[in-house]
Amino acid sequence: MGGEGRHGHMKKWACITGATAGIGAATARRLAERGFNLILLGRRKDRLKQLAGELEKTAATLLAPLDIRDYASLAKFVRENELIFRDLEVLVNNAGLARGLEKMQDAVVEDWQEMIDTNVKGLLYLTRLCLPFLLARGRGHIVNIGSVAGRWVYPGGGVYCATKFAVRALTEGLRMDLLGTPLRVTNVEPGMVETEFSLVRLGDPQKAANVYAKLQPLRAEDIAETIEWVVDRPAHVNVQEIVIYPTDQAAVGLVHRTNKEAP
Ligand code: NDP
Ligand code: 8X3
Repeated sequence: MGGEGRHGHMKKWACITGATAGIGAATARRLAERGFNLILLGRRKDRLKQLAGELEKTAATLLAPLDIRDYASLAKFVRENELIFRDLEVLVNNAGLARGLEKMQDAVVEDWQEMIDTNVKGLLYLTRLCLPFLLARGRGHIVNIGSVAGRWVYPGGGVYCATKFAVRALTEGLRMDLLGTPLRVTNVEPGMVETEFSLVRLGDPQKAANVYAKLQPLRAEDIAETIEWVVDRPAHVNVQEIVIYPTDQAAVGLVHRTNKEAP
C-alpha cells in the first residue's frame, strides 16, 4: 500500500469489522489478495471460520468473534493480541446495521439502542483501541463505512441516518485530530448494496428481496474494490470521502425499476 517500497518487508495486518457478511466479507477477500493478513471481527464465529478457511492460502487470519458493542471484550482481545496489533495498518470500521423503518413515534427503543451502540459507539471503541498501535507504527489508514444515509435523511430512517451522520462527523473530527501524523482517515458512503442489510433491517426475506427488485443494486464487491482503491493510494493521498450509488439510484429514495419481467 502507500510507501510499499520502503515498508514492503513488513508484515501488515488489516482489521475488518462485520467480516461475517456483505461488504466486510468482500473486503476481507480483496485485502487478502493485496497481501494483508486479516483480523476478522463479527459475532457469528462459524462464518468467521469459514472465511478464514477460504482465505487460508492467501492470508494469515486472527478471528475476533466479538460483539463490537462490548468495550471490555474488545479491549481484552486487543491486549491479548498486542503483537499482531503492532503490525496493524488498516482498520475498516464496517460493522453496522439498521433496524426497522418505523416512524419515531412508533419505533422500538431497543432498535435505536442497537443502532447507536453498534454504528457509533462500537466504531469509536475499536478506533480508540487501535489508534495507539497505528500511531506507534507511523503509518495506517482508518476506513469508516458511512452511507448516503449520513448525508440525506428519509422517512423512518431518522435514527439510522443519525448514526451515519455521526460516522461522517467522527471521520472528519478524527482526521483533524490526526493532522500532523501520517495516518489517513476515509469515509466510504454507499447507496443501495445488496447484502444482508435489508434482511436485518426488515426481518423478512420477501420484504428484503423487494428492496432490490427490478433494479441493479451495488454488490458488496463494488464497495470492497473502492476500499481497496482508497487504501492503495500513495501515502500522501487521503481520499476524504466517497459517495457511491448504483446507476439505478439517483438519490436516496429515487430509484429506477424496470417493468420488464425477468426472462
Ligand atoms: P450485512 O448485514 O450483510 O453485514 C453487517 C455486518 O455487521 C455483519 O458482518 C455483522 O456480523 C456485523 N455486525 C452487526 N452488528 C454487530 C455487532 N454488534 N458486533 C459485531 N459485528 C456486528 O450488511 P452490509 O454489509 O451491507 O453492512 C456493512 C456496513 O455497510 C454497515 O455499516 C451498513 O450500515 C453499511 N451500509 C450498507 C449499505 C447497504 O445498502 N447494504 C449502504 C450503505 C452503508 P454479525 O451479525 O455476525 O455480528
Ligand atoms: C444503507 C443505505 O439508503 O438504505 O445505508 O439507508 S439506505
